[in-house]
Amino acid sequence: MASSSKSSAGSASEKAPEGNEVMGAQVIAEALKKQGVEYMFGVVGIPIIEVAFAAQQSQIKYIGMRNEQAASYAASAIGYLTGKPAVCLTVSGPGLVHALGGMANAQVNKWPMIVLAGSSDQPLESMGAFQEFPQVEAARLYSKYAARISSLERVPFFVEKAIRSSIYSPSGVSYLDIPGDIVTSSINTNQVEQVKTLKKPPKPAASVESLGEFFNLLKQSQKPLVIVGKGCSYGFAEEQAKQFIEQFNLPFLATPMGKGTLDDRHPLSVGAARSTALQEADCIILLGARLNWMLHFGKQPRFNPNVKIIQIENDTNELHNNVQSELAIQADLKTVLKQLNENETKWKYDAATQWWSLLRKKLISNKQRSDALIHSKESSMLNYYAAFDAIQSIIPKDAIIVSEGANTMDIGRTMLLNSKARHRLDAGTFGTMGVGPGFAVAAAIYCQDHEPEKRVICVEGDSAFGFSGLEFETAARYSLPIVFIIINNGGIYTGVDSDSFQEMAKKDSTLNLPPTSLTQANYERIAGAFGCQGYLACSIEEVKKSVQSALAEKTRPSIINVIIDPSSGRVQQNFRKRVFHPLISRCVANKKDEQQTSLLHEQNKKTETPVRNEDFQVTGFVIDSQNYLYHYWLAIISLAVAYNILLIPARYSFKQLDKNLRIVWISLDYSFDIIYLIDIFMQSRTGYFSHGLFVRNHYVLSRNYFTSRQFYSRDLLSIIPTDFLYLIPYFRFISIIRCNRFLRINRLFEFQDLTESRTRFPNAFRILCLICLTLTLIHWNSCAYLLICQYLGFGTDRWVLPAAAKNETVAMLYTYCFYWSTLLLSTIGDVPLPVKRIEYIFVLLDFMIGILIFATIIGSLGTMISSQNQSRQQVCEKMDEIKRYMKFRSVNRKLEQKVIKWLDYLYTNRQVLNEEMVLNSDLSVELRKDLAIKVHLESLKQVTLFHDCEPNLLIELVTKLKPIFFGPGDYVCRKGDIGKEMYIIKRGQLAVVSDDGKITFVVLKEGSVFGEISILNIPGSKNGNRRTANVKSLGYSDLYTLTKEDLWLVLDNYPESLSKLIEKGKSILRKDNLLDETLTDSKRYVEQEQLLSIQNRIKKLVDTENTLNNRQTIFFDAYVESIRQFKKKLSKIEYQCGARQPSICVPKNVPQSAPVLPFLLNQWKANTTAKLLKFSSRQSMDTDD
Ligand SMILES: Cc1ncc(C[n+]2csc(CCOP(=O)(O)OP(=O)(O)O)c2C)c(N)n1
Repeated sequence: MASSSKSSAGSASEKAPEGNEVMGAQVIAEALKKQGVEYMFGVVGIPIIEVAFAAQQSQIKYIGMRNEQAASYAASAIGYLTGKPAVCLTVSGPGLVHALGGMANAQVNKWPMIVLAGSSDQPLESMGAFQEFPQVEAARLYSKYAARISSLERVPFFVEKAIRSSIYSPSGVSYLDIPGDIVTSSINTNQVEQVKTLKKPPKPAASVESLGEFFNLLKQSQKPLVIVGKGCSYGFAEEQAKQFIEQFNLPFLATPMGKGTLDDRHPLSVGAARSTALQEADCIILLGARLNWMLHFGKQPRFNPNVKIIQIENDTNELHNNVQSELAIQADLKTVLKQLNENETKWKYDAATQWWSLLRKKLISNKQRSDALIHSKESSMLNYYAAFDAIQSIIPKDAIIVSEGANTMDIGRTMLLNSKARHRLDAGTFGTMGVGPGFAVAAAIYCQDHEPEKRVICVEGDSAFGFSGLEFETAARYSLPIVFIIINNGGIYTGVDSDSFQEMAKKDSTLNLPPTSLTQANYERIAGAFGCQGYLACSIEEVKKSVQSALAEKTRPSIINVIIDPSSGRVQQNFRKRVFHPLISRCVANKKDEQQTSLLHEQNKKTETPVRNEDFQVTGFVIDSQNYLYHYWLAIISLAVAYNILLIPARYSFKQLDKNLRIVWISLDYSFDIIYLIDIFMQSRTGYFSHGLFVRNHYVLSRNYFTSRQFYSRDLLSIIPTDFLYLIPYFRFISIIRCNRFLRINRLFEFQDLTESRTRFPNAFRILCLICLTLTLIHWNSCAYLLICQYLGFGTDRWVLPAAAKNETVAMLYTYCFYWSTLLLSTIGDVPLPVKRIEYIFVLLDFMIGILIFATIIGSLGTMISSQNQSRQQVCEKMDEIKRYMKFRSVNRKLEQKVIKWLDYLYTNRQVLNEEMVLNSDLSVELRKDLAIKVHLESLKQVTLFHDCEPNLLIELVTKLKPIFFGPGDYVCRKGDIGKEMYIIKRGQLAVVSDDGKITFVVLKEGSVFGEISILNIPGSKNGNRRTANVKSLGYSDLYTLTKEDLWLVLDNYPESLSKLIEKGKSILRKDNLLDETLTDSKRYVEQEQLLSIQNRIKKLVDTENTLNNRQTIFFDAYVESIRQFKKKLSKIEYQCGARQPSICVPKNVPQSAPVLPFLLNQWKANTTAKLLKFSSRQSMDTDD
């Protein structure tokens, strides 16, 4: 390139030898300046660093950003604010790639911008040069015009074309690729092919005909509406738009960035009644507004299907888009509005129309609704509405508001008001997050130059701020007093409260943390790093105070971190949208990022919502679905459903039945309707379990229920008063019109399920249900049969009822139809053959129902009955097996009989053979313990020895009791046996007998205890640990045993109870003179030691460990909960006492304003090419490495 530039310089010198030698960078800068460019945003590097210096030298203001993306957002914002494109300057390759985001955003918004990107030197093309990339090709998709500057001489040509293309309609992005060799080479100024300064874009006007047509349409309209788009703002047509709307007294609303073209508080603004205005208007005038997703494509149901659209738009591509306009005027907004204002000066839309009164009513009711949200007490933390209300009350009326986020932007749009055109910048038509700081920097730079008193307020969602948050440093560097307000809910759309966050993060956070979650961070501390002030605001007062302080700062940006309830946006939005417009909101997008939001809602439905402590607080009447009250209620509503299911068809077909008892039916109908209504209330108050806890906040329950699909698709439909159709003679007392009541059948099934799981006789209940189902089927079939007979005429053939049936009573008719129906459905009866086609179809259907459904029902009935006999069958099988075994082993007859009798006894008394096996299967340890306590504690309490023991000792002993059965004549223990266990008689009787078993000394009855002394190892017991009597079972007896090991293991933890027991034991022995008082306790200790042998100790240790673990978990849970409660209370007290102050981050090491080192171009030049090339080659090598 050096040679080429030299040659070009050579040829130029022939033309104008007196010209100056200038660098390529300077030529570019001069060309830009000549075409009116004032601002350049960028990130410098190879090969465009000289361009930035040259731009500054040409009086183009250069703002160095931290990322090309933010630079491109900033440059495009200048284009929108001033109507003149700014430049975004990037390095080659990745620099441009970063800027593509801003290019796309500007293109979609139709904002002018010039992107200049350095590119690798032309002679190195295709050689793998440093950051080489097909930049023109990449940029083409994101721009209106993209070209590579081919020579230094033609720079002005390319620059003019780029700028012209960017501002002429439709405005957009132009891209120029500058090879590095063009930047660094030099040329004689005379050789540069100069072009003239660009002329302003043409401003086409509307034709006279179209003006006439416009007024025709407008005057015919009953409900006109004007929509002011950002095209109107961009066209600088605010004065004309205001005059137009006021002159013709038209209601108007603005698109998000059209806001402020007329003051949001303007009396003709109906922005707060947007939905009604759009839905009802019959003529809509679009002033630079597009019918894209933001305006619901102009389609139903958000728009009136008969609406007439009048489009005033300067871009032909937008005309008739999505909806064909009645009148499309392609003209400059300002010009055409002027024409309209001047053309008709007399006509005015009547202020006293119904349209105006409807809109005003809606405005008032919506205002009340948003006031309620502002003052909502649902959470002790701030919500969006309260935070925005506080901000709005402080910020200057004419501030430029930059905003992005989802809820932050959407709610902020309605809460933060604009009064001037181009004073709102947000994520725009492209919905781009990350634009905020770039836009804010651009707006603040613009204000610094044109309106220094004007403030820029940048309201960011915490996620949105994260995209380009470090541009705060740019704002600090250029002394831009932007007030950054971060609405911090700790998440994208919605956050997670800190406790739940920590809980989820304990496990694998990549799998557990919701994708929407973010840290509810102390963003205000970022400000301190740059010598600025940050504020933390958690209450309305704090928000107001910090906004005030931030506004007082005139030279530095500040950050206000507004902490809001993490669930705030979601709750408010859900409630608002779903309760009031549930169906509409599903059908159409209502707001930016609606699709993402609804996707998220879907996702939330699938996964459980985050834990919110307030959900579990009692706030009013709530029913527990596990409570019997709920079960009883289900029984009542089931009765109502069953009544409707059975009697609606019966009354419809058996007309006489309906007529005879009309008063009864009507009273029953409405009584059951009331029950249906009460059921809606009950369902809205039915608690459920979430995260293992019972949700009992009735607001949450009601919200969930009233926003559920079930409510709309079943419960609400089932209660629609179709009876009003009775007023029409044709439907008079036709019961079938009430058939929407069937929709509540789910409650009947719910009752069935609940009863089945609760009843002690599940099989009997199942059989009952099947019988009911069968009877209902037969009943419906009988009704259908009678209807057909009535339709065909009684006695017209052999299949239908005989003619005499007309005179039969209802009971007789019903009995016959029921009989006929049973025969047909069960396919067992001999019924008359059908004759007519309709009869054949009916019979065929019945046969099919009979085979498919009826047979299945009957089949399952059989299965159930047989399963009821299953236990008997199992016992029989077992008996057979045991009998076979005994026969095989030649067991004598007597023993055989004994075994058989035993099994028989077990079955007839429904005894469980292996109690432990049954309980261990499905029950948790705690539940098993509870069951053991319930079943055995009473028995253990009867043991006099344990009367004074600690309750915990008894509970531990209870869990060690084991059931054991004895048959008639079986010995439980014999005299002289070593006592290894004690016994408690649960059922049956035992006898203490003589050695030969013939003499019965005493009979022990239920509740008696024996053997306890021998397992206590009482020192001095003359019997030692031997049994002192023979005990045998008289009949079948059911005992509990407690082994010596278990007793000692438990007693080891209760030394006091142990000594009491020993004393008691001694006194019992003393009474019987079986105690040798001379012996000491030493022998007992030895035995005790032996008992608690190593194995026992290990067992004990394991037990202890389990207990400790349980206790530790309980303790830890209680600890976490108490800390949480404590923190909550503390912050509440702090707020109440005003003790919590905004945390102001005072910089420590950073000076208040670091002096900016003035870089002089000449100084820079001294370093230039050689050094840069050196640097470039080193960098590229580094990169290659
Ligand atoms: C460039 C880009 N990336 C991602 C998204 C998806 N998105 C939409 S809104 C949003 C952030 C919303 O969270 P936040 O800014 O905290 O606002 P909130 O809704 O929480 O108030 C994101 C990431 C987007 N619109 N644009």
